[in-house]
Amino acid sequence: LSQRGKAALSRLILYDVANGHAQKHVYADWPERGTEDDEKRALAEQIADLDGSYPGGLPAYLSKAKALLKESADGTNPFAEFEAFVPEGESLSYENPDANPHTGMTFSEAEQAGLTGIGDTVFVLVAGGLGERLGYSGIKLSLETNLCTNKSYLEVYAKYIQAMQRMAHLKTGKDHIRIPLVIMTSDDTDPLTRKLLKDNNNFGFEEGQVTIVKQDKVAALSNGNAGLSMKSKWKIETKPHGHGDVHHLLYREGLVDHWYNQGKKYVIFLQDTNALVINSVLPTLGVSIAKGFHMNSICIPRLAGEAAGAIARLEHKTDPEKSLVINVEYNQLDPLLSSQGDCKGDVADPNTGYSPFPGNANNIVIEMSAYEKTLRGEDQGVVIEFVNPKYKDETRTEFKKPTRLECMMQDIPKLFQKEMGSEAKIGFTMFDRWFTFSPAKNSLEAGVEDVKRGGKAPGTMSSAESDKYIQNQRKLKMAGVDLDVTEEKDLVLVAGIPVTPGPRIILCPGFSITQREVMHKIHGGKITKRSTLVLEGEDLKVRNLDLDGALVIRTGHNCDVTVDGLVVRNKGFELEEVTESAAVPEEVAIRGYTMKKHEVVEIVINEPGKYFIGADGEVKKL
Ligand code: GDU
Repeated sequence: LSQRGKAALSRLILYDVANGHAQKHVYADWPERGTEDDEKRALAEQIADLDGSYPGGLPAYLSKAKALLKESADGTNPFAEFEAFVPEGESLSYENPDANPHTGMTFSEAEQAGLTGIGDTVFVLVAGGLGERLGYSGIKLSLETNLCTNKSYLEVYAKYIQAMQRMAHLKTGKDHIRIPLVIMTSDDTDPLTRKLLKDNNNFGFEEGQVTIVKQDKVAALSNGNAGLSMKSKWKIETKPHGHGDVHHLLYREGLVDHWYNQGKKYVIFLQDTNALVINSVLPTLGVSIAKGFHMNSICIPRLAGEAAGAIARLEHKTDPEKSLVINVEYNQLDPLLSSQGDCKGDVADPNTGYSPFPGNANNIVIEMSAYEKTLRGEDQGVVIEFVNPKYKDETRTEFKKPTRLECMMQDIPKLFQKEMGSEAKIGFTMFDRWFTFSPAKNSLEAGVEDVKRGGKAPGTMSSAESDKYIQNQRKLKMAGVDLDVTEEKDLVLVAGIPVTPGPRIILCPGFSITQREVMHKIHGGKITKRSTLVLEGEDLKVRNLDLDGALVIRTGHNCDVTVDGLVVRNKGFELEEVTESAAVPEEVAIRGYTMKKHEVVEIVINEPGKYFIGADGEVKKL
């Protein structure tokens, strides 16, 4: 055995001998020297890897697991000491011109406040999860957000961050603003994430601007004594540890320290498949700056029973110092609310139709100095873990399948509280659902079942795409364009999922992010329901467009383009439902349709200059 293998194995044995021999099956009864030596070596190396990647090593992991498994078997209620209340937070609505009473800022002012700080931020994209629920075997970041531009999730986030650099420069006058992006991968997603970046020239990021950190899996456990689960005689089974790994990883890799020393002010955490969230980042950051929040979670009205966590104010029954505002995960909310208050569980408020608790979109803005200070604490960013075994029967002794410790990134408030006490300012900001939240998480089949049961948010690839179009319909409507905004009653079923009949509109991040920009760049005009419109270009203005068909306008850097009175008539694009899902690639099957591009007017201008496009579509250089 290697030195490190031998050392790690000895540590495991010493721990196990003192703690009840739950791991004897791993190291006892090895055949004598000369037999299966390579296998022994490989196992010892794996033990050393597991030991090295967990703070405190494998013994720390196993003893935590044993304690948590005992609590789970005993049915201990993790919230026994707490009572849950609906917390008070900030709220902002794109369509509401009034100021938020707490911050004194309107929606647009919050965006502008966010712009003053966005140049000093860092983005972290947690993307270690496999699309198991989605029924997709590739990486979720590679999925196309919509079939009009075919841009992937990663490309949308990349172009958004690059647009933020440009806008931060315009707002602050600072040159060469570079916003770093960290992507957390796992063994399941790492190679394909790297390939996606490489195949697309890093989506326009500069050399060194993107960092990939890979989370490690943890050992799987086969019984209530935290016995290690063996995949084979010489291999321990491993499983993902959850997105909570991100904080310790950023700390361990020295990134937080580096950013802090560089003067970066905020870290913004994003999830993999919610393209709408980029709308809410700037105003949330604006609120964080105005209120001095150390942590600010992006929230939406939550549907009762929805697979989204709830932000709750947990009041400790005896020690107010321990009370805190934190996410209660969706699988824990119903048992908690069934044992408290009116004991009705996770149900909707009849007045609003939503859960009274804000829904956690799980995109978090964290202030850098508080983060750095917290991560330097004794837990080193290791957030509290939990265990969620599925028991075979009521005796709660045997598992249906091996389990493991898990952790979630939104649990960081407990560490803030530990390191900063009552100084920690934890808040959240609520936005409209249409504006902020429509992730692709579920397979088409699961989504269809949900719709049949009356569900309003199937969370499929197709509902995510549809919601992206609807969001842009609403933005253009507000900018004075005559078009139909799809309301719930107008949705049409495609492959069993209610989607917009159109118009399908994509405003690329490079065209507009802020309300001020949309209002400035778009003016008047009309778009029919069957139409498709794609706008991309930082200095593109579209006035009095008359569209019945498909139109794509893309303009490059330093192209000042005004379109006024353009009339477009063509066959346009059309959704075609897939009837035989077995016969199409996975990414088509999970959506349930393809986009037939019959006819389109495409205007592409890349040569710097000033241009005008009138009714006939002719491009005139001025
Ligand atoms: N992820 C990792 N590593 C993991 C597991 C997940 O990086 O080990 C990443 C995923 O790629 C994804 C994000 O973490 O980007 C969230 O994972 P899921 O989409 O599987 O998370 P859930 O849907 O179970 O729940 C999360 C929050 C909820 C709720 C919801 C909103 O935990 O509270 O807010 O997102 O979409």
